[in-house]
Amino acid sequence: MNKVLAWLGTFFAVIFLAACAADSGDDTAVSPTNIPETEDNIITYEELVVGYSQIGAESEWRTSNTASIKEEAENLGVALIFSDGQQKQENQIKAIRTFIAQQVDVIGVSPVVETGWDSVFQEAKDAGIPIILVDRRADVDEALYATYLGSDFVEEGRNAAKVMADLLEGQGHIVELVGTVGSAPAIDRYAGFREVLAEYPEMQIIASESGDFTRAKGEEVMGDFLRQYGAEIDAVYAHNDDMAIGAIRAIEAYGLKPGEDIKIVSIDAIRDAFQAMIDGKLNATIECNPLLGPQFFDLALKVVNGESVPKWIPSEERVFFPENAAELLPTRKY
Ligand code: GZL
Ligand code: ZN
Repeated sequence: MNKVLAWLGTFFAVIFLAACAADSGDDTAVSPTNIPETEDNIITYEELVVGYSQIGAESEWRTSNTASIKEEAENLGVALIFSDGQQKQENQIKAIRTFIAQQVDVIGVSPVVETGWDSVFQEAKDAGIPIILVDRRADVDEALYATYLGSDFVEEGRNAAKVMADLLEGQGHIVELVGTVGSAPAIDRYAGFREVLAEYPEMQIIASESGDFTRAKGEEVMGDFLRQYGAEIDAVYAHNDDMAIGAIRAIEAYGLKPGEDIKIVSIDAIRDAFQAMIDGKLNATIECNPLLGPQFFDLALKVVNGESVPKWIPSEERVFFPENAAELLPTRKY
């Protein structure tokens, strides 16, 4: 009999203790779902989930930009959901909607063109998911994105014109290879170049057409310019190195010497541009830094953790010339 009593006593004692612990509000009584949060809800890179909508793979600049973002996610242990938009805005909008449905912590996007983002950005805001603009701006209300990480494309255009004025000694006929129509870099590089060119009445842009930032299209459009204007052309202003490399091919096919008969100034400062300067076929390239991965994830974590960040973080950029291209080429990371 007393064994039964002893067993019963123990049984009720255990029940009593568990009941005390459970309602003591003591948070050490851990049940499987009650995982202790890090103090005041700060999340770490390992816990961060990022949706990234990339434009495409149209240029060497873009592929280096993608590599920087993917490598940095790997380094930091961030869960990156990456979408390649094949240079179509509707693909980017679809990707952003998917990220919202997946309830990612933050969305990075490089908008292929400036307009058409208001509604999908509003959907992200309504879902409480911050947007970070990377590389290119979108023409939306500032309240619809947390911050913009990218270049001052107008300044790049101004720098290109200053270099061109020196090269042509203030006079000559220029043809222009414009970037993707409607994109922030194309719009701003177009404007910045003309802002400085206004100071040189003897320098005229005699033709301007989009080569969509690609080598193939740059070569095709330059071929058209040469058929139309021939040796009247003194110089090419290309909104990126890929189109400049296409133009070099077209100029050589036409029987003229790029970099000598026709001067060329372009933007990005990719490795192939350094090689073209070493070969005497390109006269200058304005840097536009694609290696934005580290800065992007630093910003993403700050934004998700509610830290305040500036509305625009401009990239640091320089101008490069043939004189030191050979010495610098081995140091270039893209
Ligand atoms: C500029 C970037 C542009 C590059 C091109 O930051 O958006 O797009 O200049 C790229 O090479 O295609
Ligand atoms: Zn830039």
